[in-house]
Amino acid sequence: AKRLETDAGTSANDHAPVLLSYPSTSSQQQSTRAVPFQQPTCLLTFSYTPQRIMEFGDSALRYYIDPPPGADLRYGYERWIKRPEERARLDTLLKAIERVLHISDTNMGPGSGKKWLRDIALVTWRGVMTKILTAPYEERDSCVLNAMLVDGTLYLEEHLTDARLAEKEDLPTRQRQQTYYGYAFESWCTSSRPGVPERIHGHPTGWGGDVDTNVQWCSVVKTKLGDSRLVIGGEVDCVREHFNGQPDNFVELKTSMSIRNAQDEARFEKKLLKFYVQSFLLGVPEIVVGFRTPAGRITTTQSFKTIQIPRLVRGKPHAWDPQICLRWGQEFLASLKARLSEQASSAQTGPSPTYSSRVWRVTLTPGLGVSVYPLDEEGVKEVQGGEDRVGFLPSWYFEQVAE
Ligand code: 0WD
Ligand code: CA
Repeated sequence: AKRLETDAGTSANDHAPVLLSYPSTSSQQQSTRAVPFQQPTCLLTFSYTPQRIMEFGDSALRYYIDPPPGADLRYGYERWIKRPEERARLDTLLKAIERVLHISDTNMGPGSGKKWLRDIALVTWRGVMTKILTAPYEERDSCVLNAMLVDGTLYLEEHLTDARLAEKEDLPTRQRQQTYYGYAFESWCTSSRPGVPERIHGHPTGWGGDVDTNVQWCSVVKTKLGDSRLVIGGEVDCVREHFNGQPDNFVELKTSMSIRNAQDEARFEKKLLKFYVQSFLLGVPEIVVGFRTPAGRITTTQSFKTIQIPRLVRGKPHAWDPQICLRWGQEFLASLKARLSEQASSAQTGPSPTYSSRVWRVTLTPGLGVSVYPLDEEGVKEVQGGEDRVGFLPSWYFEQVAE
């Protein structure tokens, strides 16, 4: 991507100039050097209970099992316990990091945890990182983030306005059903014991239990994109055989419409970009796709090895190149960090907050690029949401890591 003059374009945020435009995605552009991405290693795992309480450990861990033939993805829809849409705060990820710091201090001496954290370029959810890396190929959705730079570490959370939350809570029935198909597939494909289909009284064999979207098993990994160390947290659907503390056996589950013609195939191969990026960010080596009929019956399942997915699309007209995403990610992080490190900002109003508590709004607009501006007092208030926070970070966390 080339840097634009500040007046060369404006984003959806009328007053914020484009900081960075997307790289060309045309397949002719051959990459010169590969951007290294380090195999993610797992720092710790945690679970959400049905009460949506976060706890360390694997109470929500599930084991992969082949679904019964012709599994019905509409099964149990009316019993779905749907977690209310909420702002995707970083709080539980930060709790996990606090624990990592504590363990480090215990093992390697006081202060070693903070020293380790100072070397981390970015802390965020996997879903956010997926949106950033796939932005050069995104044609429809903008991505709006809040950003803070604290003691050299960048924190990114998705910015959901009240209007957007209400919209997500109020999905049209059709879309809500389709979302449910994905969760029902997870239930048919997982069991509480490795290799043994679930048998729950009153339900067909193989049904893993009624869907409760409060319950999730999450992995927190560290990895490296180019020279930037990242700490990323994300949901893992299940493991094969057993969990050995690392992502080796992680499995991602997806549903997709059965492929009937070349157009369907092209659409699926475009979708594979998101499947691929999402999985490789957490080191998930395998993606099991359940192909379904429009009415929600599984016809076939197919297992993909994550690392082999780019090969499947290479050379096709709608091909995507993971190297473009990685190079873009590297450039995005470097530019954002540079921008947020600029001390003075003329846009700042009211009492000047210390530099590390400043909050920035980062918008990735399809076809246009990235814009960044500092939030004013009112914007910061909105992000705090009336809670005990410094910017969007919980005060208990901020006080531990900021000087
Ligand atoms: O509430 C929200 N809008 C979000 C919540 C957005 C992003 C993340 N989160 C939370 C997640 O609940 C989780 O605790 O952050 C944590 C990590 O999530 P992630 O792994 O970074 O999320 P992402 O990669 O976007 O999605 C992974 C899975 C999805 O699976 P598919 O196969 O559809 O990609 O997380 C689930 C979903 O199963 N998921 C959600 N479930 C219920 N409500 C939501 C949601 N809003 N967003 C993602
Ligand atoms: Ca999934």
